[in-house]
Parts: sequence; C-alpha cells; structure tokens
Amino acid sequence: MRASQRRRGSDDGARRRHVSGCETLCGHSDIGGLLRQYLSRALTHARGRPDEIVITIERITKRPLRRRLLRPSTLSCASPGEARRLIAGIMADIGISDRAMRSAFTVLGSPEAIRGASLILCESGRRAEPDRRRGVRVSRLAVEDSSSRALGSSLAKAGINTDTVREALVLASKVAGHRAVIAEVCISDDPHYTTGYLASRRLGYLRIPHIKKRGDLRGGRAFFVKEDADIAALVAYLEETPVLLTLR
Ligand code: WAQ
Ligand code: MG
Repeated sequence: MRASQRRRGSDDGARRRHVSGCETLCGHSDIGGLLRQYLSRALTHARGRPDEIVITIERITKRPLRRRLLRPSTLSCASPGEARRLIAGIMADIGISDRAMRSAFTVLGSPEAIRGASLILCESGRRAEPDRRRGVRVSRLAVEDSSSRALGSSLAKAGINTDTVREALVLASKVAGHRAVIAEVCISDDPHYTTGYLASRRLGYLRIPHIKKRGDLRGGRAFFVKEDADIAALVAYLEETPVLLTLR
C-alpha cells in the first residue's frame, strides 16, 4: 500500500508527497483482513490525509528465501545530537567512512521524506539507488508463521510488541540478510515516533531513542553497501525476492 498527497500546483505524479506505505507477504485467506488494516492506516496517518491510495496485490511464484530475524536491543540515548555521535562511533567501528556517514545524514535530514531507502556506498559515500526521488522500496517480506507467536511474546516481554517495531525489525532483518549490505540507519517519518535504529548482521537491531525531535516530519532509511556491490542484484533482492524471517 502506498498513500500520497498531490503537491499544491503540481500534476506530476513523480512529485507526490509520501504519506505512508507498507508491504507484506501473506496467504490467500489473509488478504481481506490485511487490506482493511492497511486501508485504515492509509486513511488515518499522522502525516496527513492522502488523496491517492494505491494497493497492489501480486501472486508470488518464487519460493521464499529464509533469513534470521535480528536480535533487538535498546541503546541509551537522550537527544538527536547524542544519537548522531553514537551512530558515527559505531559506523567508524564497522568500516563505514566519514563521507558515507555524512552522505547518509544528508538524506535522512532532507526536508522531503522519500518513499524508499537510499543506498550509500560505504567508502565513497556515493548514492547508488537507481531513482533518487523514489529510493529502493523493500517488499515481499514477513515473519514465518511458525515464528510469529514466539516473536510476539519475546517483543511483549521487552515491552515493544507494536506493529511499528515488528515491521521495522522484519524489514531490517531482510535488508541485513544480503551480503552486500553492511548496515542500515532508520529514522521514522512519523512526526510522533522518535525512536530509530541502527541494524547490522553483526550488531543486531539496535534501537535508538530520541533519534529525532517530536513533531519533525523528516525521516528515511539509508542502507550502507559494499563499495563494489552489484547494485542491480541487490535492488532485485530488496524489492522482489520473497523472504520469510524466522527466529532460528
Ligand atoms: N523500503 C524502503 N524504505 C522504506 C520502506 C520500505 N519498505 N518503508 C519505509 N521506508 C523509508 C521511507 O523513506 C520512510 O520515509 C522511512 O523509511 C521511514 O519509514 O524499534 O516507522 O515507516 O521502535 O516511518 C522504527 C522503529 C520505525 C524503531 C521506523 O519507519 C523501534 C518507521 P517509517
Ligand atoms: Mg512512517
């Protein structure tokens, strides 16, 4: 599902303002329920009332890959400034250059939230996504049925069993499941949601409270990828390859 608003004085579909979006992978019998759920989300989003909602339902023919869910933990962080220093420190440790870090923060801090993620090359900091206004949209991902309940109870134990956390954890786990990806940084574009995360295969899913100020409409995702990555193959994996996430 994607919901957007027309910009005042613009008929150009490519320049629509992103309101909300979500994607999943499900069985035939779950389509109706999810449709209602996603529609109500689109109609009541804190970023505003959309004037266009597009829902796409596609039959999957490829057998889904299996990937592990990342392990969530929450860092202690009191302000956006501290978040940035924290992230910069971790990035330096895992081989992401200063230039790449700055490039990512330019994308994440830009006034126009884009619908997808930016791909940042880890040395040069070059942006590698094929379409910068759209970004790369991760799709065709879900928790495997057999892991779903156990995931729910383990998140509930930590007091974080919400749709927002679940969906972000699932997305981060699919993204980290590709060898070309070194890490991800995410800031919600929801004005009320101020917890973001840094994720990597090695470090897991590190939640970062106060990554932005309340009321801020900016947000986004940056995937740090190996300098010599095959970008077309990575984009195909992120957008098209069905992946089911499992606890073990
Ligand atoms: N693929 C690529 N990029 C996406 C996708 C996707 N499927 N969905 C969202 N984005 C990008 C897009 O630029 C959005 O503007 C931005 O990420 C933020 O998306 O554990 O709610 O859906 O408490 O607002 C983090 C949870 C929540 C932290 C993140 O992101 C926690 C969130 P949002
Ligand atoms: Mg959002």
